[in-house]
Amino acid sequence: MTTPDITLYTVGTPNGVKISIVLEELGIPYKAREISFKDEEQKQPWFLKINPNGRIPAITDHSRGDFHVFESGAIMIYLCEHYDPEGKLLPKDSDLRSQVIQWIMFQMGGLGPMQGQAGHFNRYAPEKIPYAIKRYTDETKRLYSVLNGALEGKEYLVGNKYTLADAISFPWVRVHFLSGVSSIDEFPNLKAWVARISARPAVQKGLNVPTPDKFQEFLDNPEKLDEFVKNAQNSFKWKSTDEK
Ligand SMILES: N[C@@H](CCC(=O)N[C@@H](CS)C(=O)NCC(=O)O)C(=O)O
Repeated sequence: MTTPDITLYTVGTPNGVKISIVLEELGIPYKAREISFKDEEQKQPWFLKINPNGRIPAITDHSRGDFHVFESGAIMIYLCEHYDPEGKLLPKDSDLRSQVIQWIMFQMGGLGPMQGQAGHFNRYAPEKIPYAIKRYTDETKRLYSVLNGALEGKEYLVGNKYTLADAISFPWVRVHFLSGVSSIDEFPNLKAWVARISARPAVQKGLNVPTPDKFQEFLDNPEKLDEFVKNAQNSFKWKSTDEK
């Protein structure tokens, strides 16, 4: 195994912390480079060479000839393929591996985009569009119910252990309240799973990259959320295509 030397381009959003959590879980040394949304750094030519899609997260693996990887699900798989020889987060067994990849696709193609749109229409859209709010909030809850069902009688989604299947959806479900789903009490398996994953030391470390986590505070003091959303609206030029 090559000695890892990785730069993570990130912001403390659910997609960004997916990667710092995996890096911490695998004990991979890395440098976090915070990207300024306010200055639209993610759209600058130097960054587009790393991620042509102009979004975080992305990584550069200096130990492998400055190889760049974008799209959070692809980054998680890349890190495991190169730096998880024991298959801790991405099992070696082909059936278990397939199951983990299925949940990765579920998050990347379903939960992320749908919850992102729910958040946008509930919180950030310049006009309130009831149809869009209902459509994306209902779909987010439906996807939560899929996860809740899959967790019935189980602690983790695949193979009775924590894997990328859990790591990829956890940061999104954790901030359900940002997206207009005020509570996940109706999904008890999911709620217990969030608490279980939150208690992992590597997860706590990863959640605080590149800046101290602010979302736990909103869970404890929901009134502070409105102020945060107002600041985010002012400091970021939200576009209709943003996932988040
Ligand atoms: N599918 C992408 C989504 C990435 C994404 O939407 N990133 C957001 C932050 S969570 C972003 O960079 N937004 C800024 C922009 O679009 O300019 C992934 O999973 O990596």
